[in-house]
Amino acid sequence: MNFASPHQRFNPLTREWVLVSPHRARRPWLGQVEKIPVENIPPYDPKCLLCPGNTRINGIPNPAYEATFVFDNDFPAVLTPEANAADAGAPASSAEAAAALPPALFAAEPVSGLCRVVCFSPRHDLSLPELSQAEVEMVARTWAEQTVDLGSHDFINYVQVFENKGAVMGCSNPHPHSQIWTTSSIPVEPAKELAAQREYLQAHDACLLCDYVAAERANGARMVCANQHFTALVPFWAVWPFELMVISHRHVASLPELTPAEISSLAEVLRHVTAKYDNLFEISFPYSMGFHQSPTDQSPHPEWHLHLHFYPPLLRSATVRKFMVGFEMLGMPQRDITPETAAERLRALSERHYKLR
Ligand code: H2U
Ligand code: ZN
Repeated sequence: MNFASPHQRFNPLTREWVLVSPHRARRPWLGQVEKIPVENIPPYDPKCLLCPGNTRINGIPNPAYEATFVFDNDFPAVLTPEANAADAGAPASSAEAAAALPPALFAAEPVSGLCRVVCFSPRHDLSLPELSQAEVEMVARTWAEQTVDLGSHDFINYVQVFENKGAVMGCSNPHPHSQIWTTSSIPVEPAKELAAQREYLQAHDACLLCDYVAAERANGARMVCANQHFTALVPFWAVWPFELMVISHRHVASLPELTPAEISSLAEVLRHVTAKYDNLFEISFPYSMGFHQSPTDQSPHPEWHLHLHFYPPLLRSATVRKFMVGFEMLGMPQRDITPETAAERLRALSERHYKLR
């Protein structure tokens, strides 16, 4: 197998393929150019809806918080079963009235859940790599506590913790924050990973990601950084140019299972990879990231291995992003630079943020 020629690679977690076209990385770019993110952000913004003491859109004031701050999303994507039940009395819409449609082609089912926002810090201007080790540990502990709290509701079967960062990713507010959406159904991506990890365990009597992270650590080509408890790497099947996975070394299924030492290592790896990201083009690097942890459906999950994905859209500079269009919408995802090249570039970058040097 020659990785310098076009080829496709298999993602064992989603069981989908990605097309790799290394020779295409040099093609000229005359397309859309993104704005460079604003750099002079104030530590406190009186107009920010997330800053301490400010009033949110629904009129509720934020407390004068000093560390992390969690609140129920004022515009939740899903509602509690009680709120859904209250809506059930409303007259059926014309879509629902067409009741005789064949369910094999027109399937729909109710979804309930809760959505929260987790502010990382009272500081409006500091992103993850600029926060201290102790502050990021506090963020990681908050995610773990929220997973326990939200997962304990019997109508919640999945807890999705994620961060959307940067205007390119549709996040308008630089105030450092993540979101937690929880659902009664298991969302599409974790559901694919659940099935793949379960079948791998049955077929090999071993955990998919335990085997994968061990093989990557032995090989080294896609490694980005690591500490005692976590490895950050560009997955062999990465779709986004600088996509990363962070995988725990110990076979744990969820954030609440991490020991204090592992929480500390997780915080360190998060600070290091996000510093590398920012150092790549010396800008605040946009991405969507999130944890994939086991469903909170009260069933045992021996197959599940805790990990997180970073999906950054930027391609070759601060202003040129990758678009998932054309063949990628209609055929399959495709990438130009190889995961090995991306890993080599990220590996070479300092773990110290350029603004803190
Ligand atoms: P993003 O910028 O990552 O989308 O996150 C902002 C979230 O915060 C968004 O889900 C919520 C929005 O609904 N929010 C509130 O709940 N109240 C507010 O006053 C502002 C934003
Ligand atoms: Zn703010």
